[in-house]
Amino acid sequence: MRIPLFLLLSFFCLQGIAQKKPNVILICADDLGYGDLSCYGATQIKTPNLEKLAAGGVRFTNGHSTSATCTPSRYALMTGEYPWRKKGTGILPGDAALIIPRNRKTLPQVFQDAGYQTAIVGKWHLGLGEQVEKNWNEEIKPGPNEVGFGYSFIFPATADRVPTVFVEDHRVLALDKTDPIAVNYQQKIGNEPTGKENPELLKMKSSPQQGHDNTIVNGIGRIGFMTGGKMARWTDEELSLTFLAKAKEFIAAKNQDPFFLYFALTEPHVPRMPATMFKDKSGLGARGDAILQLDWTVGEIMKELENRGIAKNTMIIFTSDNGPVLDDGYQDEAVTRLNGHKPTGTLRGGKYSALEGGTRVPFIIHWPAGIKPAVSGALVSQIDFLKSFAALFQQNIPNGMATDSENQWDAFIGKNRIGRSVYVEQGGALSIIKDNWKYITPQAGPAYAKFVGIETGNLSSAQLYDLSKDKEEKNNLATAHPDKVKALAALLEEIKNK
Ligand code: NG6
Ligand code: CA
Repeated sequence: MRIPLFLLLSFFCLQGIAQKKPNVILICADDLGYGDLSCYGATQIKTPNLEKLAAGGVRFTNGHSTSATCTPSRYALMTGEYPWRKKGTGILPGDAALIIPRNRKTLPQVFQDAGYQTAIVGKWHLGLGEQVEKNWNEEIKPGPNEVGFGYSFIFPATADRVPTVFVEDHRVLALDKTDPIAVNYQQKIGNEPTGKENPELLKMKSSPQQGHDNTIVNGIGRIGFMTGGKMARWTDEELSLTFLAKAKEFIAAKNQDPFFLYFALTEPHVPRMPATMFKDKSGLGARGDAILQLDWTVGEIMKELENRGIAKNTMIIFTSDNGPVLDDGYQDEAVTRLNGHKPTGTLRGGKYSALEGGTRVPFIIHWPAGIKPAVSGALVSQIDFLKSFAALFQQNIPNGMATDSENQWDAFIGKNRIGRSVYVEQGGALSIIKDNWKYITPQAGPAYAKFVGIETGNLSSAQLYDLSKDKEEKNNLATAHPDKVKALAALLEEIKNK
């Protein structure tokens, strides 16, 4: 049989294009620390799949989220804008309205405009609908589908916040119309037991003085009150497996197209309630077990790509939305069975903190067709994905959009080993880093957050650290280098007023 030349040519042309445009899977863990993986030096826990990913890709030792909590970090990831520029980007309740502006270009829209199929599977936590008061029993929008995702399978906020349901595209999954859902963050609604009134019904107790004692779902006290939707409520032990199944379904369906999947894992955020096969496996309590589940999940995705023959030209980015915390509201043995494990490695601080443990997180980019394995000390941030991918696709981002995002493509693929020269981090206080010098703005408030057991980085006077020698932030050089403090403070003001 003779194949016409033009058909052959167009076939190879298409192949060429497919080669050029990698599939991209952005896996974002929730509260995973810099020291939580064996490829980042953990010795008390072994995470072989992430070891494999790191060994075959670029492992960054200075990779960051913008913020030390979830909502602001994810806001920056989506918009390429520092979250502290906008009010209302702090940790959102489960009934919050969408906070992503709809007139700006988002990260998934960059992919859509480049012809990609896009999806989010996992934790959202950026609000849904036009307002707080919304009907969970009808179409819920705007949400992820209105800001760039062709498909969405999410839970609205966090695993510890109601409503504890999945939302697929615009609708609550498995909703029973005769048992409508209502949600309230102001006061108790309905007659269902709460953690406060019926602690005897809990299978995992909340930590004293850390809330999590409202409506009980699946034996776990939550933040916020809900009624109805009994059939739709998730089982925590199945959460991760459900997200994995949906992620795989999307990959399978889009096998032929370039796709962008934002796979937002829920581990090791509280409540840590991994599947039975991971229970007690780590020896470190539920937090360690959740990390093993996370590692396994990443391995399953890698296997799926291999089996479909698309591993080579699929870029997997693995990172975390903020630093680690042990006791974040439940008595789950994360503290008592720590067994010498160091969630931040040698860094100070953790989740909520202005110190490096707050935003310096695991950061791995794996793309066999496009990058060589390396360990890179370049300063890279999730905020730069937007302009970097836009540059890859030769897209212009209109003025006034993604204003804090930089094209750091060369750093992401390991070619450039410096990355950003200036970066602003958000814990409680703001910090600015320039050429490895970090200045933390003076901030009132306790130096130690005692319930979560984390150094906040708060100090009433300036802090200055030379991260090139002291990423542990042990030597405050502010009094020795007043000029540097002044210059960095002025630069931060300039960036704030941009
Ligand atoms: C805090 C919760 C914490 C966690 C966090 C959000 C209390 C006392 N603590 O307010 O448990 O849910 O919010 O975490 O309620 S994040 O990773 O989504 O930012
Ligand atoms: Ca988080």
